[in-house]
Amino acid sequence: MLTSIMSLTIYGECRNSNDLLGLNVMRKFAFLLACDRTLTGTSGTFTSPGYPSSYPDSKECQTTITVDKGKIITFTFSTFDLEESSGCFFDFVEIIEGDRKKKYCGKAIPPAYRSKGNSIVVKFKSDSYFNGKGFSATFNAINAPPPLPPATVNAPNCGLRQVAQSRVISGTNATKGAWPWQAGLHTSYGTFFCGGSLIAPNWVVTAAHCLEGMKASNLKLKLGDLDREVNEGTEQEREVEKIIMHERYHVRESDGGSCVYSQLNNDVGLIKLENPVMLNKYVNTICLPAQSKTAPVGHNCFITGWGKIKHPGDTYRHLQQAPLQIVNTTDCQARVDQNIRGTIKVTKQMVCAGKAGTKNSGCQGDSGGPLACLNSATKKFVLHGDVSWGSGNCDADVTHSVFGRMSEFRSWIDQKLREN
Ligand SMILES: [Ca+2]
Ligand SMILES: [Ca+2]
Repeated sequence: MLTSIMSLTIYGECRNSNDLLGLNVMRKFAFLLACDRTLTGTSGTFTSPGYPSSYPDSKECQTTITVDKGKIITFTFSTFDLEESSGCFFDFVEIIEGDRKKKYCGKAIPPAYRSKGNSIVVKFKSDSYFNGKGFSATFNAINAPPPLPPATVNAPNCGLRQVAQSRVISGTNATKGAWPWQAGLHTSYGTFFCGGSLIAPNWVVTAAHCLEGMKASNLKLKLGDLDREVNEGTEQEREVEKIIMHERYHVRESDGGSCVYSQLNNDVGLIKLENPVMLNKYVNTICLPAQSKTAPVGHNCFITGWGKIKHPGDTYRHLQQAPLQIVNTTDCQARVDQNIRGTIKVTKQMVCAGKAGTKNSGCQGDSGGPLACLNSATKKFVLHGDVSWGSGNCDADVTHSVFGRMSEFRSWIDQKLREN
């Protein structure tokens, strides 16, 4: 087996070196390589070290599986028993393919893995206490599927819903299915933190500030959800293939000659799901406006999200909805200038909304979620904004709610969907 050849080579090299450093290097490599291996061919089975006996403590093995170009790998565990821990911190198996990483421990058999390319690494690691029987797994090389055509937005049924919303006066509980494009962003540990909108079966648009410091492997998307604390049977959860933040997020923009800076400028990002969601009564895409086709001032729209309903407070378990109207940028800027110290520039990549005489406002947790506006001619909802910023204590009297202006990002979105 290749393992022993590699070990021998290393030992041979190390033996020529008499210094202590060489000995240390030798020991280190002997430890690391004792169970490292490379598997090729069209199929194979492999196990954790010592299987079917319990695996040893303090072991780390990397198995690289490489199949012919033009093939992909399906990888299935038949048995699985590793020390259970939160986040699989102690003992784990990790399937690694570029940036895509899946980590498993415990006794549940992990889901079958299907690679994107022709090579994956399966890493096994145990710590110095407690173990289990380990695992047995098989791989198969299959023909790579033909590449899919790029996703596009504005499918014929975008922006339509099969469930009528309840009557909305101010912020209220949404009806299940009334906002079928609403997405929830969760960490891989299940913590909810932002909203988003489904624009194609495998693409969600959100705010760039929701994606700052996030990795695709640490993010999970949920569609078809209403009450975050109850399994309603309509939820569809997806892992994330990649995240794309606007390249000019936070960047200064020339605005009529002067160079302005606004911290949350171009606050938009895209999330590509590993697998598309199924469209149904509870999950559907929302339409996007054409580039530069701005929503008219006074136009009726809705903000939806699981954000806080009061400040201070916590994110809310039940999806909320509130009506807002598009506010002109001059009025929006005036209120900001009046109430917030230091100038925050409302740029043309932002759109403001509010409702006179009400406290309706986005709040923490709504970020990234939709500002959905009904086109009365087509009877379809169009996404005109993603929730970006507002008053720190969610007071509509201090600022209007400010959104990334989707009509300024349409060409950018189309381009990213084509290229990815
Ligand atoms: Ca252990
Ligand atoms: Ca739920």
